[in-house]
Amino acid sequence: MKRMNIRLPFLLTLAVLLLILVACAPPVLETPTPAAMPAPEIPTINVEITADGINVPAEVPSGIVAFTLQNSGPEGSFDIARLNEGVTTDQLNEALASGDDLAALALVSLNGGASGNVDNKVIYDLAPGSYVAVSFPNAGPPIVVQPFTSGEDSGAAAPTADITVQLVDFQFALPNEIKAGQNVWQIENKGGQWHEMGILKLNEGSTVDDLIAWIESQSSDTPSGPPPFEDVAFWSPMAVGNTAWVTWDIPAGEYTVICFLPDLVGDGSPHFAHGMVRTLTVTE
Ligand SMILES: [Cu+2]
Repeated sequence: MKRMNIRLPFLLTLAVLLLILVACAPPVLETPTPAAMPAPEIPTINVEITADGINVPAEVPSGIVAFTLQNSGPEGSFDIARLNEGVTTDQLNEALASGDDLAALALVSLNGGASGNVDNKVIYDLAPGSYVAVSFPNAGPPIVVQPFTSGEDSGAAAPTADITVQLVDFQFALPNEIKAGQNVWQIENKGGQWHEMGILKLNEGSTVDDLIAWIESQSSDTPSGPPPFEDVAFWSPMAVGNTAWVTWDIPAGEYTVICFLPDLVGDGSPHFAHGMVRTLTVTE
């Protein structure tokens, strides 16, 4: 009993002291976890094509980056491409000037580009490195190449896609039916070689066979007249492993999705001949 009488007040005092210490301790500041911080907005790079060339900033972020295009120059398409390791813009220009498209192609990794898209905007997921902005006029002046570099990661999150399409050897992995209206398309090249994606509307009464016959006639001595289709949307050639996002507003109807690119790894025949052509239904 005596021992308890001594110890109890001692223990009580200790407990009170501890309570005071805890109460007076400075609060532990909680550092926000990365997940709690909102990702930065997707940076937008404005590209301008004029009669004199392409204006693009000398440096853009890497990672998720949007490019918007204003074209007051010749009509045509705009793409970006990453220069392969060790390749210079001069080497690319020399290859383009020599007219050897395959030699030029071997120097770069194509990121693709869009036509028929809403707001002329394309979102890329860029690896850091040296790039070129390329304008391909439909007619007249030659291809124009403007170098730029892709530096620090934008940190922006990838956009949310309404429709995902995977380009593989040799088909388009996408739903058979999609909803009409503005949709964000996520386009991924999951194949072993380059791919593109044309979304065409066949003329009334025309078939896929008519379309293929027309394409083949274009490189013959007797090219046939106007195409049996209308271009609705186009994603230009994209190298293996790339992903991009584009918004298209496609009205309800039946469409043909096709890749015209030659099989550079195999027999050189167009990808549609290997089966890269299909129907897409767009519903109200
Ligand atoms: Cu293809």
